Amino acid sequence: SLSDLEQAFQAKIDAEQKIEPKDWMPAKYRSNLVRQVSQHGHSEVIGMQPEGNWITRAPSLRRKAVLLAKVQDEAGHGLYLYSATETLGTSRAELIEALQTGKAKYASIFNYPTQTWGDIGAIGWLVDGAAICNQVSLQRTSYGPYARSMIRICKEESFHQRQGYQIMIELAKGTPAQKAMAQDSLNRFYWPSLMMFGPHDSDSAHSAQSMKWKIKRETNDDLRQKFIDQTVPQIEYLGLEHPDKDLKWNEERGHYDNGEIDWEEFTSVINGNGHCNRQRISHHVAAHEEGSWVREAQNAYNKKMKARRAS
Ligand code: FAQ
Repeated sequence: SLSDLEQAFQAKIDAEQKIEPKDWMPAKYRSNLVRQVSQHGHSEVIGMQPEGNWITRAPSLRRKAVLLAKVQDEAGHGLYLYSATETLGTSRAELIEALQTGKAKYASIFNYPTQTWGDIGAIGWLVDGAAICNQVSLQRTSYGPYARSMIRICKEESFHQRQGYQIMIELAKGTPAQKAMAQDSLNRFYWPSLMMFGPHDSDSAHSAQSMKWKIKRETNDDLRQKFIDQTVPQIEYLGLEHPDKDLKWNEERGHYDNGEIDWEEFTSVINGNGHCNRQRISHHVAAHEEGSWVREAQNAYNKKMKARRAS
């Protein structure tokens, strides 16, 4: 019966065994995974835009080559994650449609504009840094294809994080104008980076079930705390001011207490009203349409080869 199947499924999860594409799974496990993994993939793909904005203006040939490689890596991450989602029975066309019609979300951070070169440093350092914090825990997620994609993605993200921090070091140790640029980028990207971890656990719609199924291995607040704690010495090393004026070491907890996040801003951005939401989606739609001839040519070729094999 269904409940026997569900019990056996939960027992497998409790025993830390991976769920694979052809295994039986509850319909809600499948749909929750499709939701999370596809939104994760969309974040990687839309995340190419804010950094892509600076490829032509990178300050040296070396920086241009590095940034180009990093943005290309994000496309690859999107590809692994879309492939993992496809193993759950959702087609690529359905995924793209959900993104473009606003049915599926992507990380709110990518709706903020990249105004200066310092923002490229801040994104690598803070945004990739926050992404790693979350993804390290997801290497142990219960769905096999998702877990395996996270292993490779984390390796690449650590390179991204270092290239961003290195940009920040150069700016922070540079001229007063460069240092001011680094501080401004830190100020603008710090709070949105904290929002990447999602709402407080008490307001998180999916956390309880996702933790039980081990789709998620650590809660939004626990991961955010880890990120807050690890970022403090990094800001100190740069000699920059911490953007959170309420930040205080809590001896008893062994963690930093932090100021409250602007949750109104978070809600507004995920509901489509950030600075760049419309621009990000319209750019995606345009690129997708421009690439339609490639998909048509590929389909025509596949059809021809299939007919040839059949005859
Ligand atoms: N932005 O119930 P919860 C990267 C939504 S890394 C937008 O707590 P959940 C690398 C959430 O989807 C960034 N929406 O949800 C890179 C849900 O809405 P729904 C991507 C958010 O899933 C670096 C609702 O709020 N990483 O791209 C956000 O349990 C640099 C309720 O929230 C991942 O996606 C947000 N920040 O926890 C690329 C990691 N937070 O679906 C380029 C995998 C929450 O019901 C350059 N994902 N929402 O309509 C996760 O770990 C989880 O999905 C969370 C959210 C933690 C993001």
